Amino acid sequence: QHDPNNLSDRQIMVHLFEWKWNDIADECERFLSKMGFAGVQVSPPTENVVAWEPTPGVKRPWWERYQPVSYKLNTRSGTEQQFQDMVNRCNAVGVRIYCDMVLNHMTGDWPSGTPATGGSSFNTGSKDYPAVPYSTYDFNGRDKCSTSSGNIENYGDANQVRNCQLVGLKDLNQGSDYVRGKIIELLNRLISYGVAGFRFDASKHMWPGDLKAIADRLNNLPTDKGFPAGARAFIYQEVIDLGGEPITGAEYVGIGRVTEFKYGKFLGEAFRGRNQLKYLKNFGEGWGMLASGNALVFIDNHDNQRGHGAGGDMILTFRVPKLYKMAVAYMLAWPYGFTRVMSSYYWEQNIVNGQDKNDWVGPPSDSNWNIITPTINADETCGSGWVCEHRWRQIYNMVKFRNVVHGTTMNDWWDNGNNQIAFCRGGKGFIAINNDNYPLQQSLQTCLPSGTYCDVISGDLVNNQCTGKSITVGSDGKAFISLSNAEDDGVIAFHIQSAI
Ligand code: LAG
Ligand code: CA
Repeated sequence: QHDPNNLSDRQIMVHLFEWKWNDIADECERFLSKMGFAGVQVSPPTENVVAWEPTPGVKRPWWERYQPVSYKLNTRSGTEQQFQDMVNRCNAVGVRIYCDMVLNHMTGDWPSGTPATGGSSFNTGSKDYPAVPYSTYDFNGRDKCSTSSGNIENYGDANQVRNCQLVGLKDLNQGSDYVRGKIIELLNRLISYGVAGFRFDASKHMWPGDLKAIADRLNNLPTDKGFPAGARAFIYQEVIDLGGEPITGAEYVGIGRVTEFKYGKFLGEAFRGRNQLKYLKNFGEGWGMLASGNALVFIDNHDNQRGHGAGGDMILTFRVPKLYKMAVAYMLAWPYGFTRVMSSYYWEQNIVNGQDKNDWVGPPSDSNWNIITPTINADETCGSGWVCEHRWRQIYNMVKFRNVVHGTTMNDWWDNGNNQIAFCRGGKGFIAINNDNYPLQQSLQTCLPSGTYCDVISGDLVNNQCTGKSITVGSDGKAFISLSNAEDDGVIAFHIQSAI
């Protein structure tokens, strides 16, 4: 199902990567609702292995959450009780919760006695996960996977990709009625709590037919949690398809949306100067990407911001803030896909031969390895190791821009033949971007009524005054746009609700 079950005037989700449930509930109430966010993608809620020094020095990596031990809802993010409380509090202020679901596999190999976050035991040698329960029969075995290692060795072979182990993770057989039943039970429990949708992790590694069979048996969203009668869970499937492999994202669009990984890669290339912004005029289907209504789009995600997953060194992240804010602004202004904003924590990189040796580092935590609550500074930004890109003015003000212009198409495209671009959105919003190394000084056609508008990138509209730049639109709809390449931000944006 492709509809995020969002309130109609809220069009963006934020991934609060590794946040605790209580902190997300607070964030819904004090910030996300006020700023018009539609929902939150939360880290996997299912009990996972406690990864304590799988290799020397690696302690509680973020990726332990991608190794489930059971379907108890007990993780470093909190308890089942806290999870339910979060869903209720966020729904109460119109912010949806979307859960990251690890359904392809359970854990990799671990010594017996390795603890899990909910206290469950498990035995990887015999593929026993008694707290579900799953046993060896529930996994794809030698009959299905014929590689010598038992792992995926060749992405050119769709059978291997679906039936062999992904990096040694015990591969569940979603073709079995029993496994399907356990997965459906889990998803329906989450639905009963008021969850509005799911990210299906590692969807490329599961058969679309199996996912369809699972999705079809989900319950409607509960009316007593505020959903309209007959509403179905939103599904977006993580399929990394950059072309060149037999498995494509298009195979999955009958079930729900698909993560469009080309989007962030192409924009990274464009803003890093490997391509020119003028070509973004027909960004979307015209670039060989999925149909807009089938796509879930983002600049970076929790994998490719640290060199995992897809996109390589072209991906833009908070570490290149000026380019990052320009790319996010473009994404939020451009009518394509359902958009997701990344919200990260900081870690110290240690790049050796082009590879970050610290790509495993988990969220900010105390001496007992409990996750720390983000602190909120006077200027709305975060502290205590949390980056909180979603609290950068240039980003949350573009969230509002997208909500305001929703339902309109793009018009009045302008470019200088290189990397200065501008466009309008159906009489409701205008944006200009300068990624050339010289100023943009140009009278441009906007589609807005004449008047004075506040630029929402350099400032805000406060008490009927602009704290940043203001722009005057004349009776002919034209405005003089001045955007130097030397400024902090390479964007000017305004909309009908930023008019004085
Ligand atoms: C995903 N999408 O398909 C997630 O977005 C991605 O973050 C997950 O990988 C992956 N699929 C499996 O759910 C992450 C890390 C891996 C990590 C894995 C399991 O990117 O590096 O593997 O989670 O925790 C780790 C080790 C491996 C090891 C494996 C099994 O890095 O070296 O073989 O665990 O113990
Ligand atoms: Ca599989």
